[in-house]
Amino acid sequence: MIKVLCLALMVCSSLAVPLTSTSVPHSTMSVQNAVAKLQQIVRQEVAVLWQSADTNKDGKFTASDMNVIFTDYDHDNDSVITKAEFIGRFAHNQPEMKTIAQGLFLTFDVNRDDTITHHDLDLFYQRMDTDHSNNVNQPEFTKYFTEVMTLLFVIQLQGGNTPVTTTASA
Ligand SMILES: [Ca+2]
Ligand SMILES: [Ca+2]
Ligand SMILES: [Ca+2]
Repeated sequence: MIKVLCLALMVCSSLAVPLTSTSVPHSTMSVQNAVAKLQQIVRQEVAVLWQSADTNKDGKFTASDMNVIFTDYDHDNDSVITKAEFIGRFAHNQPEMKTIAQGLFLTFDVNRDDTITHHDLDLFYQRMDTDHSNNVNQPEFTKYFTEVMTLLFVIQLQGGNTPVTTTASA
């Protein structure tokens, strides 16, 4: 699991380098602005995610929160979240979020069988619970999703045709 995250971070940094060095050749200031803007967008998106993830507002992301979200996304109630269900719910009225939604789907589909089940979420929860306390708090959640969302927004900025998708079909 850690390997996957490291890989994501490596992809992220390898994408970020050409992005900053080629897009703005003569002004380090605007590179800094672009990076600051990206960081700000990511911070906002992660804050929104946290708000919707901590469904009972107790400052922790627990199994009970995950069940509430699972039920919400499992539109036809068959205990499986398909890609269509996930993207339809996440990018509802926001087609510009479709790439992000696809990337998040792949993040949650830990065993890469094209559906999200409770089994995936158990695995995913262990990934986020970096101190292994069986409890995901806001700092753990924020750290995890800041990494994931930064990667996804960089991919989206680069045209949306994601290396993540390629990995998934391999
Ligand atoms: Ca909670
Ligand atoms: Ca379903
Ligand atoms: Ca799965």
